[in-house]
Amino acid sequence: MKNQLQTRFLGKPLYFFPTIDSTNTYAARLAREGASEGTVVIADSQSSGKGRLGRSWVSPPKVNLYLSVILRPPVSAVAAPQLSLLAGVAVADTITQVCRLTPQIKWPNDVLVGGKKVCGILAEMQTEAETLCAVVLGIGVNLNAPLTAFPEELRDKASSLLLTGGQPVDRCAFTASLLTQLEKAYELWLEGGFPALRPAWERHAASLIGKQITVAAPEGTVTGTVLGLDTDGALLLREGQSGAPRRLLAGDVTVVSGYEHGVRP
Ligand code: BT5
Repeated sequence: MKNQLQTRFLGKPLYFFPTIDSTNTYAARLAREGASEGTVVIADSQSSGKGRLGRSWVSPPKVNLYLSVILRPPVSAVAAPQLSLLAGVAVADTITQVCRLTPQIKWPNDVLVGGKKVCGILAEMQTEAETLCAVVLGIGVNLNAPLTAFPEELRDKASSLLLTGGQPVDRCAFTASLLTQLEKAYELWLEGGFPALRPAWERHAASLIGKQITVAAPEGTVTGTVLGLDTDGALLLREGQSGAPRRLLAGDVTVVSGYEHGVRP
């Protein structure tokens, strides 16, 4: 895998574990000990893969990708959640290029193919006296998992690139390509902020724009029509027919009318 890397700094160094509790937990420890920006942790399987808000990430061996990257962007902590949007763009670009499938981004951090979740992203911040020290960006992509790898209750909402595209995915080639896309997106974001990435994000989220959605947000449940993203990555929703758009910074989205199922470009 290391000899396929074409990045300037991402994956240098790269730690690989046959099994680990969580790549994010390990990378967070490395970051606290001073690991440099670009450090990557990859595992073949995770015994306690983490989702957001204490949820778990199903992480069977030999089939998928579980990766965490340490970043140290010189920005304020409020901009850090934009990194999960950035990672979504990088994953969607990689799926498009490597697998020739059409992924859809579901705000803020899911990537779907054929209406099912194939990737989840977990960005965890480390701050000191309100200064952002590091962000651990965790990415899980279901590459070659068979349906039986998912517990019964996930089988109608989770899938893998093998199941949706019908072709096995080369794990090393996918990982190398993802790190290249991630580095590109990160450099673009460092130069131009979220507006530099917004067109790519909106292209991959096209099927969400104009849809009626419900968001379980920290401030309560909000229903409205998706207008797009604000310059800082906040979701813009129109509640009712008119009025100022509502800005949402976090939450879980349910699409009222569901996603389409077309998967090939
Ligand atoms: C996420 O959380 O989607 C973030 C997942 C991040 C996983 C990566 S793997 C590498 C790194 N190390 C870690 O420990 N974590 C990161 P959330 O939006 O909360 O979604 C979690 C929900 O997705 C679960 O409650 C399930 O419903 C569903 N889920 C769990 N495992 C899944 C899987 N493998 N594929 C699709 N959906 C899954």
